[in-house]
Amino acid sequence: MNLNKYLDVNPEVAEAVRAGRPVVALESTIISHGMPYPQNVETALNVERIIRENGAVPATIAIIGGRLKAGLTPEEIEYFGKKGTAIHKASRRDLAVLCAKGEDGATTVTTTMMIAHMAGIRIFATGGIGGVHRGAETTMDISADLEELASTPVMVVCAGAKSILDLGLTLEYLETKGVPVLGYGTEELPAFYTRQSGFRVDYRVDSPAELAKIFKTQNDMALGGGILVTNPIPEEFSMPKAVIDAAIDQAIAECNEKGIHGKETTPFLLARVAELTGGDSLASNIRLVYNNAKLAALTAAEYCKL
Ligand code: PSU
Ligand code: MN
Repeated sequence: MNLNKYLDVNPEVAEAVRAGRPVVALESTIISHGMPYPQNVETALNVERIIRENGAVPATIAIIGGRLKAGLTPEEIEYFGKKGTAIHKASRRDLAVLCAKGEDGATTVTTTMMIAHMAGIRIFATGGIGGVHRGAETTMDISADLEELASTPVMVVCAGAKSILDLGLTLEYLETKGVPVLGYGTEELPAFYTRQSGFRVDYRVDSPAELAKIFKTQNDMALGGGILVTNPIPEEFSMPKAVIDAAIDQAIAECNEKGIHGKETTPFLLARVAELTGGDSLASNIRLVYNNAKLAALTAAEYCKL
């Protein structure tokens, strides 16, 4: 464990890491910027419960008053959910500034991976990752999440990526950076709200034990980077492709018209897609996060046996 002087690991999490018991990291941008209040808080608390029910300790990660936190209290989760987008969305470039200024920050996939790694946590569950945006050939909007996956040894369990991104280019980028993309029980990359995307993953993996073994092997070789596990949304909660595609196309058109760019793009698109689908996409989003939390907890438990 990197005993970073800016890091506070909650005692339950620290004890589990020390004893070699399973721990699963969770991000806070999904709470503050990814879902509306109060569903965000309810979801975050349920995710922690699901992780416990499946044998692991949850560690929701955030920055509070300039401290990097691995493991939040329910009150702190409520605070992030209520404050929502008024909290800084913290990517790699924001960490030092927010800590120096003593401010709060909601951690993205990037910074959650970084802080999880500092705290000795190997497995992280979320909904979707950032990636190469549609139109990136002119905007150069490529999420820092892809660079972090390339360099930080944390396994990220997600439901694929939303088609607000260019999924083909996102896969190309991950290939260039040497990040394995695994499909859980599928050969096809899931597209978050739907199980199909038309793109293939590198490998299909069918059990938490196999996921753990691959990650352990990568760590033993000291290859250095992460692994992306893409876990399809359960069939009963998936959305009709035409409905979600139309909402995403409209949200992207509005984003371009309004000239929204930079770190605002992803939160704008997430919120607009939820509005345009009348909350249906939010219900799907919540269900796929629960599904990922369970798989991450089971995989963390298998990893600890190796
Ligand atoms: N995609 C989602 N839900 C999310 C995010 C992305 O489907 O909540 C959040 C995650 O925190 C992710 C971040 O790390 O957005 C990516 O932002 P950007 O595209 O600005 O890198
Ligand atoms: Mn971006």
